[in-house]
Amino acid sequence: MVYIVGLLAAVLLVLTLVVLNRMSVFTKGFASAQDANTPGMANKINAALLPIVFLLGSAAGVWSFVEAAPKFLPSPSSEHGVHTDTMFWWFMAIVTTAFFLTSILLFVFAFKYQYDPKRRATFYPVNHRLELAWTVVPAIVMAIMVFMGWRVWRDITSEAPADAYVIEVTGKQFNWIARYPGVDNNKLGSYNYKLIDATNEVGIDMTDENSFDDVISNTLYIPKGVPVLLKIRARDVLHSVFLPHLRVKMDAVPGMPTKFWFKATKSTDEMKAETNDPKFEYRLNCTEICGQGHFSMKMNVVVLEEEDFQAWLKTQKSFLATNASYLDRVPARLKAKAMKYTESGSEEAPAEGEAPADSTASASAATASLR
Ligand SMILES: [Cu+2]
Repeated sequence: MVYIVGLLAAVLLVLTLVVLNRMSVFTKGFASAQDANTPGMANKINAALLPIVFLLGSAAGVWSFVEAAPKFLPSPSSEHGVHTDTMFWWFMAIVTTAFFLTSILLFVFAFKYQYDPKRRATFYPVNHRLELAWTVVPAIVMAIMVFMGWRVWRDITSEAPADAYVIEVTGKQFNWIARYPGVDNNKLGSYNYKLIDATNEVGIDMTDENSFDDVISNTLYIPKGVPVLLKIRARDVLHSVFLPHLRVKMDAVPGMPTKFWFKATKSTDEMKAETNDPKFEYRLNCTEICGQGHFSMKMNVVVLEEEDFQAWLKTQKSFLATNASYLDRVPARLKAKAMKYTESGSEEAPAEGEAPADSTASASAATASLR
């Protein structure tokens, strides 16, 4: 053991001496180069490498953009999406121009003013006009960008129109649940997280009469051309609602309901035609890493013409109709009303003040009652 330690110590000592020797050689060479004041080959190579790296980097950037362009999202399918996209591309143009202007100056100057022993540096202490220009111009451009962004943000986050169709989306590990206010009125029943169980996944409160016609769906159906207000909830951890084609994105936060309203402008069928893809489907993806199954946390979305949407809704049975056992939770005074929904589903539940109808007339009646 002692021998091994002694041997290692000797090896380390030799290595230390070698390193010290190297260092002295290196510093000597450095000093002599300084003395001679000759820039040497390395200076020229480094100077030339700077613009070369810039050109190669720019070419790679342009190539990746062109290569990825066909995979970009198609033009937005919502009204506000047109504004956010326009703003995005304007800003992209501005920052790309600024990037290339400043980078070209940076790299060209670095090359042009490489070390030259024959050139003396100019003493140039101040130029107020130049400083003012490069401060004020970017400041104005930035202010305009912030103002444009604020205007779009203000519109997106404004209160939803009073006639907006309300849909609730609840995120949980690892899927989404949509709830519709049914055909009777545009009111979702109240909820309570304490009422959540294996069947009542969003905790619908059956003591509220607005709950009776609530419809649960695993696919998100959205009517086209009318304002839709998404009420967003999370059951467990942070999730995030992202409808890329509709340019809708909002976090789903446990204990803190969020919302996002928008107006879809293209139905799924129209998108199939536009993208030339008969398999096209809108998607709702979770964009908040929420656990092991996050990657698969998505929901199919179907955008329908408003009449088709109403027709679809009419075919849906309410949660109460499919789960009649929840009638037990309905207070006695509301039992009779709730029974209407369990007997034959929401299909035949008459809208207030309307006679039950069964053809297209009822669809428009239902539409009218939503307003
Ligand atoms: Cu998630």
